[in-house]
Amino acid sequence: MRYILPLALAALTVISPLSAGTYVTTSGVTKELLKTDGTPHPYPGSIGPYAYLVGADLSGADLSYADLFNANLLGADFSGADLSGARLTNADFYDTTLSGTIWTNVISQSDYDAIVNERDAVHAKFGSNLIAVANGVANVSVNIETSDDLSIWTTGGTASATVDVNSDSQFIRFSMTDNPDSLSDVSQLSHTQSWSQETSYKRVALIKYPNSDAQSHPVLVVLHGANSNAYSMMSRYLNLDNYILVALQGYDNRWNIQTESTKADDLDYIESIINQLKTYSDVDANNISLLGSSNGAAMVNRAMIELPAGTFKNAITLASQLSTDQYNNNTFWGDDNNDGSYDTSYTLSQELRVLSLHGENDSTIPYIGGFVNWLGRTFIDAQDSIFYIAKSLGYSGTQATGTTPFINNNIVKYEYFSGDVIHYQFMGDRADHGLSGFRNDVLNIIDNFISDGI
Ligand SMILES: [Ca+2]
Repeated sequence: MRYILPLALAALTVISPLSAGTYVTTSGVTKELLKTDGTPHPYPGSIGPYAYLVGADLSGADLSYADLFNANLLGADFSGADLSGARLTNADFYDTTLSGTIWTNVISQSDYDAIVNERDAVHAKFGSNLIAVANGVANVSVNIETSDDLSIWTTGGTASATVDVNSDSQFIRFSMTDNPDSLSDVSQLSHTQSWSQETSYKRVALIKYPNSDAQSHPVLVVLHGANSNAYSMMSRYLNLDNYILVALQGYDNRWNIQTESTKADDLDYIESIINQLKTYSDVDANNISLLGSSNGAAMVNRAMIELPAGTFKNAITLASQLSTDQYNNNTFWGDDNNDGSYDTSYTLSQELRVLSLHGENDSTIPYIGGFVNWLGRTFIDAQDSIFYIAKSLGYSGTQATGTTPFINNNIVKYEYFSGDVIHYQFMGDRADHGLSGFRNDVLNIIDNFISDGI
């Protein structure tokens, strides 16, 4: 009996080839959709640029070199899929399942580890040399060569030194370093924490260095939403390639806001990573932005209120205004002991710039605020929330009215302080907190907001 079903499936495959799924590769070839083991994949649709794959089950699919330009992958399952060489520009990964995914062209943990290991191995092999000397003087000449593959070397220059050697010494050595103050050789930073759920737990920060020749670079630190992760969040901001992108990872894929399952001290983690970043010479320590989406936005609001003044310059939230726990009685409140109770009062840093973006049809965090049952907390109306922030930063006028500065008049702007505090309301779309149809607008707004503050 057990052979009948596979045989029947095999027959179906042969008789009805048109029902099989296909995908288009980056070179424009249409291929049959197979699993990574070479057998047919059950997904029946066509996959290519602009494909609508919301919720699609593509687990185990061989999508190597697939062209997924601008594809909508919301909530799709790619567990175990092979996306090596795939073109993912503008693809929307929100809520996408990526566990066990095979990647070669985007940032993954194994990519980072490979780079770090290679760098350390090269340093161990070539980073220093030892020579013997005689007669109390060493005339050292060093040929400096360059290579991009460790096999072909080209002379880049020479350096010479005459060194007086103590008569008791028979050896000298030298070590070679690059610019130790540059972040360009660092692929990740970390901060180790212990708390009720973990001991000596390494909180990692992923880093993407910018494609820019500038002497120092602005930093955009991003916090993912609940159930998402640092890799997925990083992928959404790769087009902002003038920034040092830093993606932080929440414990249990979320951030410690009251009822969430993680009890980690995320503010300590965020502050530590930002302070580490500021020690590098090519980091613009005066232009650090902290951006979060949804649960990550709630953590940005906490950081904005609770971290020391000057830790970062720009607070950017996508889909979460303040809760009534965080702002009431004209006062900001924080949870300095992370017990879920917001009972310590704070004053906002007067240097802060704040950008909030929110879809008016957000079905998760309601734009007009109110009690959210599954989170057990009450949100302030999004427009009131930014008004209270502006007032606390010294604004004394009336609440801003909306303007539509873009060709797309579904984006309404509420501005204070000539643009240092801004709220954008996005009309219409419901998915992705009401922001899914505005992907490029959101990136441009973020980039312009940060640039306008310099
Ligand atoms: Ca508390």
